[in-house]
Amino acid sequence: MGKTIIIGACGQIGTELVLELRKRKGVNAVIAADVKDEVPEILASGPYAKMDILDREAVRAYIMNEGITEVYLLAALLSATAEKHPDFAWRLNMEGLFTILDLAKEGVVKKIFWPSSIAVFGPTTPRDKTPQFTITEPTTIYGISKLAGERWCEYYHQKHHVDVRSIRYPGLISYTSLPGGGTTDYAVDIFYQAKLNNQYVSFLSSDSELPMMYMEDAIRATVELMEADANSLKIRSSYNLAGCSFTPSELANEIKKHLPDFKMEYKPDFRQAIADSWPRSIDDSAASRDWGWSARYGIGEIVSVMLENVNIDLLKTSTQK
Ligand code: NAD
Ligand code: AKB
Repeated sequence: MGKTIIIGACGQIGTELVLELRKRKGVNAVIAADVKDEVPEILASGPYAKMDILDREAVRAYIMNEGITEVYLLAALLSATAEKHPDFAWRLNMEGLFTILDLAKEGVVKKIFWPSSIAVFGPTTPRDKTPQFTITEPTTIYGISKLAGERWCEYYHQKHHVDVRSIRYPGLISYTSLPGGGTTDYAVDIFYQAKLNNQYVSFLSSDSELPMMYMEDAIRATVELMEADANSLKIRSSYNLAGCSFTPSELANEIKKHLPDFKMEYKPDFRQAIADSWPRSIDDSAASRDWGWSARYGIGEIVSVMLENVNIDLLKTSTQK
């Protein structure tokens, strides 16, 4: 059996996905790859490759030489960072995808996972229970790159029979590693500040409702989609996926149930406009129908597990770097 590689493995999703796939496929069958020089300790038990997804020839050579047949391509700039570096974001978010899609078209790679996002939707999209098929007019460079990526995935599937699978993740909440520059990051940052200072200044307004998901649900969704029978998958652009939706003030109130003196302030910044352009909630009935998807974590469970597990040392280590 061919090996699996996760490119962008040191990020918020990658660290947890590598661990889950190593449990399922065996440690040596799953290679973590990232542009970072140093592998995080949590991934050090298995193979690591320093790889720049933008170095097309090096990536091709590595995948061919290692006998890799399954690729999870996670490397990207997220919404907030992408707005600061639009040219580079477009390059990073698109070029690597072509490298991997082409390897699949040539028959080297057999299966691809590529993540999309709720960012494919925009201000003209219906914001509540956003349907699978609806208006997609994103106003961020991140959303534009994800929408273009979705169209290319579907095109390679239809024209070249590439087995590419994708999910439009909502904002993901986890404690194993810090989030990497998105608009939904407040819903992770808040737990570190709650533990550290018992207060948080939100960069989104109190009533900014957004779709969110606990990482364990997101990883399970990814594995379930990748293991699903190809014939049952009717969508080869990207599946809507829903966890739960909440506002910053609802999240603060839930935290107060555990930390009654917790204080929240609101100082919206440029990320507010991004949040305002995204859906409030998502209809994921196509994912339920095609591969049996159903979320397990609501806001109450997320808050309990996050407060119990966030480690403020992670925050300190990342500030020191
Ligand atoms: P992240 O920013 O935490 O991690 C991205 C990783 O990619 C980092 O470890 C980074 O070092 C690596 N990387 C950057 N440039 C690279 C390059 N040139 N070559 C190789 N690696 C490189 O991101 P994440 O939150 O883990 O997201 C992973 C994917 O999932 C992205 O495509 C993102 O758009 C998508 N997604 C994430 C969320 C979320 O809430 N986390 C939601 C929707 C979609
Ligand atoms: C971001 O906020 O950019 C990401 C996403 C929803 O794609 N978390």
